[in-house]
Amino acid sequence: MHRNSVRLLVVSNRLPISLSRCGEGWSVEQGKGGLVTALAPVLRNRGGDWIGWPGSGCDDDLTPYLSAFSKKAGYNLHGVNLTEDEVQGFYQGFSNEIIWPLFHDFQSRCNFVPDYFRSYLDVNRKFAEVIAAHSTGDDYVWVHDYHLMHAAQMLRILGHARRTGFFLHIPFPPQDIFLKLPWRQEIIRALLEFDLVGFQTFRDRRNFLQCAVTLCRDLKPSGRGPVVHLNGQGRQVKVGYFPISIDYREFSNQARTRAAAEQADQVHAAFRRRFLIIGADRLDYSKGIPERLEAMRTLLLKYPELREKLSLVQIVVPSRETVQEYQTMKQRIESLVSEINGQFAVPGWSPIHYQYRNLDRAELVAYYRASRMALVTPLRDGMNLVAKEYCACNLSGDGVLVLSEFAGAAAQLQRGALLVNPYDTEGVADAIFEAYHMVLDEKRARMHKMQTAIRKYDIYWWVDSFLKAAFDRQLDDFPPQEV
Ligand code: GDG
Repeated sequence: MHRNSVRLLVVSNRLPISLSRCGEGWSVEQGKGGLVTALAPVLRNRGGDWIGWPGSGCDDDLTPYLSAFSKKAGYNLHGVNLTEDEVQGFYQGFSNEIIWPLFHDFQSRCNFVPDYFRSYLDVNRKFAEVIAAHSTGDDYVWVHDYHLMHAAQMLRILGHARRTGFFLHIPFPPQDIFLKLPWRQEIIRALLEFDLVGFQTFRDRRNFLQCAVTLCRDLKPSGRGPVVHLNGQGRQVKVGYFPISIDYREFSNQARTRAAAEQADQVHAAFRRRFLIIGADRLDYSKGIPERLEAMRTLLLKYPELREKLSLVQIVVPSRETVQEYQTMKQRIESLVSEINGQFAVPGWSPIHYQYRNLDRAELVAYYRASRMALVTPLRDGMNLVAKEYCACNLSGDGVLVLSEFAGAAAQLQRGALLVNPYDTEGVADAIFEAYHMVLDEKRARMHKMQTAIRKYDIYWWVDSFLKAAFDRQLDDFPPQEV
């Protein structure tokens, strides 16, 4: 095979777009979220195809709108349409009510409904059919995340030989938790049908290897380093860890623009040039937002001299809004914000400035640039890109990152960040106090370490290292395609 004939197909639950009504038709825009933020620049620069569900709520044929977006975006989009029942069973059910909570260690939030699993298998088969229709045996199929763990198995069952890789964006839980899953055998065996299975961190990979060896006794691990092998049943599967990252240069260049400087200055002025702390998260119980707000309350009680000196700007991006659990979480956050503000606010100052909306990227970058500290305190997170984006946008070099030890990013940023246990609200309050008083030299040294690491191990490094592990090819082996 000629090396330039290799095409890359990215497959994920959602296409990287958001759809909105525009007169009689539809307007298609690039979506939000970690996966999209991570892969869109890669596909834009290098070309490729993306297969995914365009989103629920419409029966229209979206093909013309997807084609128009493909031309603008620089890569092809292919939609996989799901019925309302499939959305309920596969997406809301199996993905969001079972895998998401279980893999983030929230086993008590799981709803183990057998029909959800049947729907999950049906939808994975549907995806496999679309993948097969848009690829040949020469292509590389790169499947993303927990919604599609059965995609490679379905391709094989349907009789299509493809080279396949899988990357899990969320954590892989410890064995004690994973073994509670009624479909643990099925999931492990399905994952082992990919040629390469990738995780965010060493810890996730270790958890997976332990589960695989416990559940499939004939498997033997071999090798050392970031990519090892699992051997058995006449097959060898590569298993690696590849910490995802951001397009460092794009973020830092955007932060450097005159527009960002002006917008950051406006933010500063609006807060009367006080010490700003930024928190930006999708609405999700894994992000630890209520615990963070409690830490702010503790801070202001324990260190009253910090009142009127600092404010937390907490941005919460709407997510899974139709799910009752998320509505309850939103209400809890909002009542805490008003309670804490009610407790401490004085004319001209309130401790928490809460925004429930999607900021555009320029606005987010301006907030990053204007903030002297970032509070990134998830209870569990695969990686957490906000932590890396904040560092990339910290042009002054004296920002402080307070980071949960349970975010995947902690493994890489532990030498620069102040690591905290997000459940320990007093410990988080102490870390904020420490960060506030940290001397300039230490701030600079810490931030420099983090920026150096993120710049070096950026999103292009991530794609390179995954594809290199997959079949010894790198980004330049995927030439831009005609769209
Ligand atoms: C999953 C895993 C893993 C946030 N607010 C706004 C906004 N954002 C963007 C950020 C960032 C992204 O959303 C969030 O990424 P995270 O990594 O924090 O989290 P998840 O969405 O849960 O992503 C996670 C990731 O996949 C990648 O593998 O790191 O652990 O859970 O990029 O910039 N973007 C805009 N406006 C906002 O208000 N435009």
